[in-house]
Amino acid sequence: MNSKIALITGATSGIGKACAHLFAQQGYQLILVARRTQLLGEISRHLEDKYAIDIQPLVADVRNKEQLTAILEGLPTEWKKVDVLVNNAGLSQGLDPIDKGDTDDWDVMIDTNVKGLLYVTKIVSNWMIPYKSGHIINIGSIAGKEVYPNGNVYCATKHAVDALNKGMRVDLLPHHIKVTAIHPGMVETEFSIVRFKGDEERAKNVYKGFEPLLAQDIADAIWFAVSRPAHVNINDMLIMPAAQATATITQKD
Ligand code: NDP
Ligand code: 8X3
Repeated sequence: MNSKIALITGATSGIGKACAHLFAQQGYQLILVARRTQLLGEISRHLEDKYAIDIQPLVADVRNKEQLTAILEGLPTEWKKVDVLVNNAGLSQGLDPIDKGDTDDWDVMIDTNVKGLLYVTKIVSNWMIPYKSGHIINIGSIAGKEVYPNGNVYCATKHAVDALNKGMRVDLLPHHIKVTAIHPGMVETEFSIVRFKGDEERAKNVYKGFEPLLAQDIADAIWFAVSRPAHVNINDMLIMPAAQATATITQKD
C-alpha cells in the first residue's frame, strides 16, 4: 500500500466520523474502530466508494483489552504501518454530584476514556516505533482543563487524557513520534444524548441559544496539526465555540 494510514477510534459518530471523512478526502487508508457494527459498515462502504480508498472497519470495544488486542493484532502486516492515530472514542455518562453518581457510569467513563485510550496507544505506538515516525492525536476536552458542577468523573478522565498526552510526548520523543492533544469545548454530536442516556430533549437543550462547534471544526483542527511540516508539533489546542468563554460561561442571546 502506498498511501498513508490513519486509525480512528469512535468513528461511527461526531468527531470521529468527521475525521474519517476528512482523512478519506485526503487519500488516507483508514482503520476505523467502534462498537456499532451496522453503522461502521455503512460509513466504511460510503467512504470507500466516494474516495476510492481501502478501509478496515473493526468492530471493537476499546474497554475490552483482550478483544481489542486480538482484533488490532489480527490486521494484515501492511496495515500496521499507521501514520496517524486519533484517540477519539470517549463518552460521558450521567451528570450528578459526587455523592449521587452511579458507580457503573464512573466505571464506563474511566474504562473508555482512560484505559481504552491507553490500550489502543500501547499497541499502535509499538507499530510506529520501528518506523521512527507517527503522530498520535488525543481528544481531550475543556473538561480536561477545568472542572464544572457535576462533571466530576468525566472531568477527571479528561484531566487524565491531558496528563497522558504530555507523558506520551516525553516517552515517545526518542522514537520521533509526535503527540498532540485537541481539547474541544461544546460540540453538537451524540455526546449529550449519550450523557443523558437517550433523552434527546435534554440533550438538545445543552446547545440551545448559541452556536456550538461542529464535529467538522474539530476535524479541521486535527488536520491542521497533522499537516504541519515534519519539524513542527502542535502540543495542545483548546478550541471553543465563540459563544463559550469557559466550561460554564456561555453567552446565550
Ligand atoms: P459521539 O457520542 O458523537 O461519538 C463517540 C464515538 O465514540 C462513537 O463513535 C462511539 O461509537 C465511540 N465509542 C464510545 N465508546 C466506545 C467504546 N467503548 N469502544 C469503541 N468506541 C466507542 O461523541 P463525540 O464525537 O462528541 O465524542 C468524541 C470525543 O470527543 C470523546 O472523547 C469526547 O469525550 C470528546 N469531546 C466531546 C465534546 C463535545 O462537546 N461533543 C467536547 C470535548 C471533547 P460506538 O457507540 O459505535 O462504539
Ligand atoms: C465535552 C464538553 O463541556 O460537556 O467534553 O465537558 S463538556
